[in-house]
Amino acid sequence: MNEFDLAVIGLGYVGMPLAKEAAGAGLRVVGLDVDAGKVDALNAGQSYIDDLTDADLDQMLKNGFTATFDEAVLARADTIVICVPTPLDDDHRPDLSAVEGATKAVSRHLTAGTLVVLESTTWPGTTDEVARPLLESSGLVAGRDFHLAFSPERIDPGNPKFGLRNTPKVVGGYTPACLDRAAAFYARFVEQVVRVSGTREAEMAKLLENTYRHVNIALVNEMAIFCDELGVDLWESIEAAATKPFGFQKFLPGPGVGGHCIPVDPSYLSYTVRKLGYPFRFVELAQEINERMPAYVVARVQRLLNRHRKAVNGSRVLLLGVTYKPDIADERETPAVPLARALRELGAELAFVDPYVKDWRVDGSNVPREDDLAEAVAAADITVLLQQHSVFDLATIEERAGLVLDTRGVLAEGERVERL
Ligand code: SAJ
Repeated sequence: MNEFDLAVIGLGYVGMPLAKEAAGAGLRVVGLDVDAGKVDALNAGQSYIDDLTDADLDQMLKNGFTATFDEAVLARADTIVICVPTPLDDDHRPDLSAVEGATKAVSRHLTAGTLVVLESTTWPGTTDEVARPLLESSGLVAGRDFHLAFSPERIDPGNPKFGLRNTPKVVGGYTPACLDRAAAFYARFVEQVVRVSGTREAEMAKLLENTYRHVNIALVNEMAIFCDELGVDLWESIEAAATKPFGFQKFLPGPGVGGHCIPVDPSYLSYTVRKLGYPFRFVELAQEINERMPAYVVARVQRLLNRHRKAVNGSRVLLLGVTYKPDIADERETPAVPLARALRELGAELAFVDPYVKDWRVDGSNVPREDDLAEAVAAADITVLLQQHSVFDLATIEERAGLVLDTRGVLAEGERVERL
């Protein structure tokens, strides 16, 4: 009998909700991370995860959860789940270094009968072609001596309705026996397990989910640009289209696509397709359109100021909401950074308001933070609404602001207020 039912590698926004649900279901859970700071914070009951309160963590610690950076614990766990980041490198190519590092650690301590699951979002074939050889360098054989599966994470930071337990969990096994073992594991604390025939189908399901969003966001972004020129209120047309009770899902234009999923995951798919010798055109086009949105916002700022006989150069430009989406503190890939960079190059005097961001640096230099929304919008030559955090009082913005460019379509348009 192993000391642990589950070892989670990677104690971030995916690993910790998994550890929490498993511990809550009575599993004996240990967390492994290479970041000693995270390990110490967790063992001290201090959560750094948006969706995990200190009270949640306290309950986990009471349920026997511990965090460690000693990889030897992996030899004492029935199941090992890898939840490490899969970012893109500077050339926009998949960076599997964290996955490889974690998998090598597992291989160094792999024991017969263990179930190993990869949850990190990655290109179809990674589990079989990258993880399995590394694990088998232990001398154990996948499907015979240990079980191997892939199950995509579907954690949506800040989502009040869906968490790990009530979000269906897709699982693909290297063999049918691997699938049975992995499905039984997740069934202990997830309401619905969705079995697919192999690890590639599970890897692909995740990439389809997020590529679908990426492409449809790009669609409405591109439409926003030409609808402005056509004099069509796209925001109204989208709301009207959304009344269709079937066959349509609403997406809204914005200042660009941020986060650790949507701008990243589709590139894992286009990278794989390119290996076949041709491009995945939808993704590459969507990437180009979404990445162009910050520059388009700058052009609209210039036009609105110009209509009021002002130049960007020397104007006070206030950015409201610099995270990547409303009501969370995450700034990864936020479109506010390229936007701020371009406005600075045009000579704008920048400031920002964001209750989730205490200090904000763009290219190493600090952007002044305003605490009082009403005063800040009144003092600015133009306000750009980027993320409509719930705490922002929209009426105050409409009443007190000089000029406003609303990139989220939540303000009433008027002489001084334009929507993207
Ligand atoms: N965005 C738009 N227009 C839209 C929707 C999003 O511009 O209509 C922008 C957002 O402002 C943000 C970016 O796209 O910058 C991504 O937004 P998102 O709503 O997709 O949020 P994420 O990145 O947190 O995506 C996560 C994903 N969850 C997982 O990968 C497990 C995604 O699959 C979820 O569908 C999404 O949350 C969600 O539904 O909230």
